[in-house]
Amino acid sequence: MNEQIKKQIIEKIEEYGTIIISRHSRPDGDAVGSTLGLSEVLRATYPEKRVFLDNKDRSEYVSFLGDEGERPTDGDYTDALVIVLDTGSVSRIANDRYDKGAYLIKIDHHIFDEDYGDISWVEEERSSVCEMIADLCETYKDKLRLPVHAAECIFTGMVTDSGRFRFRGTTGDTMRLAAYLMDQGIDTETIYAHLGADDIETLRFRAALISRIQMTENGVAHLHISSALRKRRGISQEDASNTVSLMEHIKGSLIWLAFIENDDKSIRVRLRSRFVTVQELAARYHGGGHACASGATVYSKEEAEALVAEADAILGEFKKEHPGLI
Ligand SMILES: [Mn+2]
Repeated sequence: MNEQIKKQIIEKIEEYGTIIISRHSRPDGDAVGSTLGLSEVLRATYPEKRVFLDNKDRSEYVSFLGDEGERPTDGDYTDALVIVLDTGSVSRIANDRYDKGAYLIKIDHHIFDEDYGDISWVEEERSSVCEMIADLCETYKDKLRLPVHAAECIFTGMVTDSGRFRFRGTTGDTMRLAAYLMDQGIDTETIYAHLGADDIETLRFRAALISRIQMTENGVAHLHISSALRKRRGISQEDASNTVSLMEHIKGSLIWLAFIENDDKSIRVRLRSRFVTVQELAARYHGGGHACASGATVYSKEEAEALVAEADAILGEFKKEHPGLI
């Protein structure tokens, strides 16, 4: 069935002279890598077509992949094919004009949230949308050109969304498609150097935060970062959010939560877990995502405490049913 959808997508790409590619806001490596990578594939394959990226925000984290170039005008949307990548619901699309084109395609791997687009290619079990783009390139390798830099963008998204090929969604297909990208001659050493490099302020901030990690009775680790603290330390919202990874290797702590206060006082929550699912919990707090990696938003300290208490209850139950997990 997906072979049929991929074929339809290629047909639509061939049909339109202007193609505009968007992703979710607050982009991660997968959102940036897939959009940049696909745009370079299409430009290389169809030099006569006009290919744009159109997104209202940027990410510092994967800025080494390059910038998105000139945004299209309103007029460019007439008769354009719009492709939205890595975005489960329209409210998360980083482009208010996403529905102004002539045809809309959704390509995504998030747990199904909202149907949009004239064609929708969604594979929830994929480790990244970049993996799906790699699959599209591999399936149509006789048709689509894959420049080395495009392969590097796509590989970067596969690496980041799969937690360096570690998360549950990583399959044999993931590795075969990563190998296909590596066969194009990509420079993985430089990619990993960029992804691993932190500035010293961020490292010191992390050290301070580790001492602030709190644990619930059943082993939920949680960390709270106020906007005042973030500003005092000169840390971006993005770097603050990434501190959720500080808690990922605590023994017995199968759920960990970072609460990052936004400038408007709402609190962004990043939920992570191993073995146990946190997606439904996130959905109860204005969020969603993947089984073991979700996002949510709370609007008060009380609501944050309620979320922690719920996570603790979930983990308590889970540990009763699954003793011995670390
Ligand atoms: Mn993704």
